[in-house]
Amino acid sequence: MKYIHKEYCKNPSRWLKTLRAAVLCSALGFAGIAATGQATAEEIARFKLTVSVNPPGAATVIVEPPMPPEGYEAGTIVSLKAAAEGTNVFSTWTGSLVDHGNPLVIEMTNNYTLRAVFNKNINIVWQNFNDRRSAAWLMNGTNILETSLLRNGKPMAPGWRCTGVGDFNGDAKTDLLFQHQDGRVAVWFMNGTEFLGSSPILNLGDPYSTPWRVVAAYDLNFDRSADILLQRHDGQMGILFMHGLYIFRWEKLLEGRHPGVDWKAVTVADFDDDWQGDILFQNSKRQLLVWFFKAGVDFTGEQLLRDGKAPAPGWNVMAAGDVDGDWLSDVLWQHDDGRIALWSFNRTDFIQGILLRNGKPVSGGWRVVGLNR
Ligand SMILES: [Ca+2]
Ligand SMILES: [Ca+2]
Ligand SMILES: [Ca+2]
Ligand SMILES: [Ca+2]
Repeated sequence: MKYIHKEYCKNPSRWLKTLRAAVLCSALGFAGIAATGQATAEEIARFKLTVSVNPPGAATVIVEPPMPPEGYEAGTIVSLKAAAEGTNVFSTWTGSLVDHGNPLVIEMTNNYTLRAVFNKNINIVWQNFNDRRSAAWLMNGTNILETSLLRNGKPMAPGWRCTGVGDFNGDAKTDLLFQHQDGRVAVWFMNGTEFLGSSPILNLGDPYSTPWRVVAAYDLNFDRSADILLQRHDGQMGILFMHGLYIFRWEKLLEGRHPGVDWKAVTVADFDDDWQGDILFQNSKRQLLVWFFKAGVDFTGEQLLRDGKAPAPGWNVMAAGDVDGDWLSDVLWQHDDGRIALWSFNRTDFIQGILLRNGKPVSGGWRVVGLNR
C-alpha cells in the first residue's frame, strides 16, 4: 500500500471501504495509485483496481469486495458504486472502459483504472463528411476525456446529416437527430456513446419527410420530449412538437416572422438561463443573433452577441450549449483548418475565447454536428 498517504496506509481496509481517501490523497498531491503490474507466471494472477473521482470530492466510491493489498485474484467480480456528495450528478465511468452504469460491475481480468465523472457529460458529436463515420468527445469542462467512434466506426448510409441532439424516448439519455437530403428525419437512440437503435420520426404513423431544413432538437414546451426546429430557405421557421417519435403538433413560428433571409438558424440553446430554449442565428457576415422566448414560443426579444462582432475569417459556428461547466450556454466554432474554439458566455456577456486541444486541429472531414447539454 505504498501508494496511499501513510495515515491511510496503516489501515488498508479503511481505504478500501471508501476510496475517497485515495482521491483526497491524490488531490493533495500524494502519489495517486501504485504502478500496477501483471503477476509473474508462478504466482496466481492478480489485478489492481485504481479509482478516482472527477472533480475530486464529488463522490465516495464504494468498492465491494474491497481490494486486498496484493490485488484481486483473477476473475473476481467487483462492484463499484459512486455515491454522489451534495448536488453532484453522476455522468460516467471513464478510463479503462467507458460505462454509464452505476453501480458498475466488472470482472477483474486486467488491471483497471477507472474515473467516476460527475456533473458534466458534455458530448461534442462529430460526423465525418468524407467517410460518413460519427464520433463523440466526452468532455469535462474544456478538457477532452474520451474520444469514441459511434457504432464502432460503422459509416452511416449516404445522404444523412446529424442535425442535433435531444431525448426522443424519455430515458433522459441524449439521442441524435438526423435528416436525409431527401427530407426524411430519423433518430439514433443512444446510451451515452452506445448505439441502441434507430427509428424514423413519425407523422400519423408514417415516416416523416420535409423540404424544410432540420435545425435542432430542444424541448421547447417542457414536456420532456425533444421538439424539432425547422427552417425553410426563405427564413421562415416551424416547430414540430413531439411526443417521443410522434409529431403531435406542427406550428409555424411567429406566423412566419423571421430575422431576414440572410439569417440562418444554427441551433437552439438557452442564452439567458431561464431554461427556455432560444434560437441562435448566424448571417453571411458570421455575426450571431439570439432570439429569446418564454413559455414555449412567445418571442420576448433579440440580441446580437458581442454587439455583432464576427470571428476571424474561416471560423464557422457549429453548436451552442454549456462546455466550460458553468451551466451557461457557450458557442462552439470550428475553423476550416480543423481547429475548435469556444466563445464562453455569462448569459449574453462574452467572457473569453478558448481554443480546445490547445489549438490542435481535427484532421480531415470531421465536423462538429452537435453538443449535448
Ligand atoms: Ca433517449
Ligand atoms: Ca417538448
Ligand atoms: Ca432562454
Ligand atoms: Ca458555459
